[in-house]
Amino acid sequence: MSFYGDNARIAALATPAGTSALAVIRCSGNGSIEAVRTIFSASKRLITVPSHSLVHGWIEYHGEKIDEVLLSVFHAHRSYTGEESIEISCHGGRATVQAILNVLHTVGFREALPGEFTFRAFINGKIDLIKAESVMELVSAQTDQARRRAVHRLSGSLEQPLKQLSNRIIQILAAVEIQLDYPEDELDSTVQAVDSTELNDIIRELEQLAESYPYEKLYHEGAFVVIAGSPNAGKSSLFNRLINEERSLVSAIPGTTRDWIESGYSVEGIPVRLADTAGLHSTQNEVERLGIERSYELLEKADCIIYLIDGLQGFSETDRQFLKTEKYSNVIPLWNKVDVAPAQQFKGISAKTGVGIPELGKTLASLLTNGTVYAEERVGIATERQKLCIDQSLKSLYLVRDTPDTALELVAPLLREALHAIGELTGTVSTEHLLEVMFSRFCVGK
Ligand SMILES: Nc1nc2c(ncn2[C@@H]2O[C@H](COP(=O)(O)OP(=O)(O)O)[C@@H](O)[C@H]2O)c(=O)[nH]1
Ligand SMILES: [Mg+2]
Repeated sequence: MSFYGDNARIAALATPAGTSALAVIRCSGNGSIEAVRTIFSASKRLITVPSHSLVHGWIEYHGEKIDEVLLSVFHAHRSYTGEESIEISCHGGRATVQAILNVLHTVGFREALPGEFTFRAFINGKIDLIKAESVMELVSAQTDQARRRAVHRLSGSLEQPLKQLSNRIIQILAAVEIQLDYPEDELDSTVQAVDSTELNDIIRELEQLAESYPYEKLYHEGAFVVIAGSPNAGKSSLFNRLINEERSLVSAIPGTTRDWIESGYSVEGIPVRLADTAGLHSTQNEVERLGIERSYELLEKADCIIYLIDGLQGFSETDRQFLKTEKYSNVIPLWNKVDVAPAQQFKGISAKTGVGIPELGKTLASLLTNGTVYAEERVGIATERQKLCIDQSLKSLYLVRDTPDTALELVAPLLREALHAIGELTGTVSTEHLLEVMFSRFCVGK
């Protein structure tokens, strides 16, 4: 059983909808090969080729040729989903793709739901939950750093340490179970049931995993950075320079930018949405005033604010007000136009010549990451679900840590909960494993 409801044959376009040279339609489920055979010109070849073969031919329906295609054939247990699968490489026009999908529906494929192929891969034991999530991460990775981090997880970097942690909890649990099962006089009462050094060690490792979450999330989901300042401070110039494109209007006339503009770029591998805003000051102009209201709304949402001072003008009243308020965290104040006006305060930059721009990238990255630098190889968790599982496990272990040795019977269920949470993280909760370890390591019965 799965929450997707059934194990029907499913099909869906795996490449973006639109016009392209080629498109790939993925089909999966028991009997896929037989079903596609009925609508394929080289039908005999299709059912006789070994797994991982390419078969060339036509998709045909009631004698009508629909498209010339190349089929990649995967036998059961040897595909991404673990089921019999076919990938149809066809021509990329919308009409072609739709026509093939329609024909597939007539031979018993239904439209796949989002993530259903990967879900099946999990159900069929092809990947664990972390890998399933890494696949999603990989698909949506916006920067090379994000991609590399996702690949790291996909290749199993997280499973190994989690497995080790589980095994270590199992050892503690096994020791506790034995203490509970045997009368006190048969056991050495000087031995502590729960090895607290080991327990604290495990807790520390799980805490480190939990701490990696905001960092990994940043690379995955990115940050929102807003450029603000008085009119004419050079916000639009800086915006254009950072995104490396002449997107925002630059002019010597104050109040040029009214609506805000947004663009994506990468800061030291962190995907950033950067917004250029209307200059902050008091004005009678209705349109400009509305723009300024929007600027303030954006400031509320920003993960970081780059606040520019117009070096040629020095501090305006609005600048003073802004820099005084403690409402916003993560503000980087900068003195712009150092090419013509040396900085009197703050770091100097020139949006015009590029002075100070590389340093700005570094400052921004270190502010967004709170100064932490995790090596790429360092294991981290990347989804809310993973974080919740770790937190759950920690919660139980904290209770174990705080339970006195005299209440040992309370400890075993807590340890099981901690294990269960880690098991949920990878999707492999198993009590059989626990029994195995208990019996192999502690065969007291003889
Ligand atoms: N000399 C100099 N002029 C700049 C610099 N940055 C912006 N400007 C000029 O300042 C004026 C206002 O720039 P703009 O980017 O439109 O400012 P905004 O109103 O804050 O968006 C324009 O004439 C720019 O050419 C800089 O670093 N040095
Ligand atoms: Mg502007």
